[in-house]
Amino acid sequence: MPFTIDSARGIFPNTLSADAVPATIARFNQLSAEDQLALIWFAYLEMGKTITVAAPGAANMQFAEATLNEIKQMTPQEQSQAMCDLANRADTPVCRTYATWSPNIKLGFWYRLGELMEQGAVAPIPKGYKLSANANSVLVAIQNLEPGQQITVLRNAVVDMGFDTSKLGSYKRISEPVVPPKDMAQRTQVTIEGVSNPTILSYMNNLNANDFDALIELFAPDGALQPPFRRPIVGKEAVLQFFREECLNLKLIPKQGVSEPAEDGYTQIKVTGSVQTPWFGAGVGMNIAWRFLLNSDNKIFFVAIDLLASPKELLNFAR
Ligand code: ECH
Ligand code: GLY
Ligand code: GLY
Repeated sequence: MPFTIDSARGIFPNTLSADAVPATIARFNQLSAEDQLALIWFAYLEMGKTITVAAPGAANMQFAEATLNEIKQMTPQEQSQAMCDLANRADTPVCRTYATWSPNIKLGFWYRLGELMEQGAVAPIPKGYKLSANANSVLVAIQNLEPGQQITVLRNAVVDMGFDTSKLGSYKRISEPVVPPKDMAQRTQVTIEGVSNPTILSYMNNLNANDFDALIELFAPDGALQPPFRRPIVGKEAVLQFFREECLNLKLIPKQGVSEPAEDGYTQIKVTGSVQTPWFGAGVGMNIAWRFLLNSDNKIFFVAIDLLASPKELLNFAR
């Protein structure tokens, strides 16, 4: 029986992903908006002691500018309300605008709000704010995660805020402008112990070079990509849009892998290694597995990217 996207999702079933991330987010989502904002504030301050977040680029901030100015004009009470509305996914003009932004614009917006809160230009989390017992236990759970898992929880919390896009009707998605790929002379080439398949090496090298046009040609027309903790994105057009909107300036550092034949002339390949986001650079390495299924033309029919449960999983090639 030929593979379907659904059956492809099950390759290398022994891969242990960081279930603590969705579990923590589910608990976070049960908290009041006030608790959610204060919890992120405390978690972000705490993380700031050991890792440095890069300031968002100007290309990214231009889209949030008008909304930030609107918030700066508000009374402190209105400012707190606007932030709670975002956490509550309320139906307000600010929440509708926020919903149209790519993850990096949302993160840049909160980065800037955090600075303004620190300066007192936007209503801060009240001094001495006391988290509820539940919120406190979610904060402790976050503190016990590895750094790569902590920043994933924060990113997902930020991405999920704002009005529900599925209730927005048709709208224009706002993301950073597409930039040209890296010059050939500046590109680096990965090597992966145990894997020499050219499609896999080109996948890593093109993604590292922001060369999304070359990258997408490695996929089968009906190919799919499954980001961590998300449903597969299916079809070349949708995957290309995802690359352009969410995959700029990532650094993939694959280390080792295994490759073996599967049914119908397909090949399954699992690679492990780490990934850096432009937000934290080399300061945070996320432990990742890529589970590829290539068709008989050596095109990517499916790839899942998993955030691993622990560094030990980097060595797990059991199937
Ligand atoms: C303050 C208090 C009030 C509420 C809020 C606040 C601000 C919070 C801020 C948080 C900033 C968080 C950030 C998090 C960034 C996380 C980035 C991550 C990136 C992971 C990327 C991966 C990529 C994997 C992939 C690979 C592929 O091969 C294909 C593509 C892809 C404090 C004011 C909210 C400011 C900056 C986790 C894993 C490898 C799937 C993308
Ligand atoms: N500072 C990281 C970014 O804007 O993507
Ligand atoms: N900059 C890519 C990401 O945050 O996923």
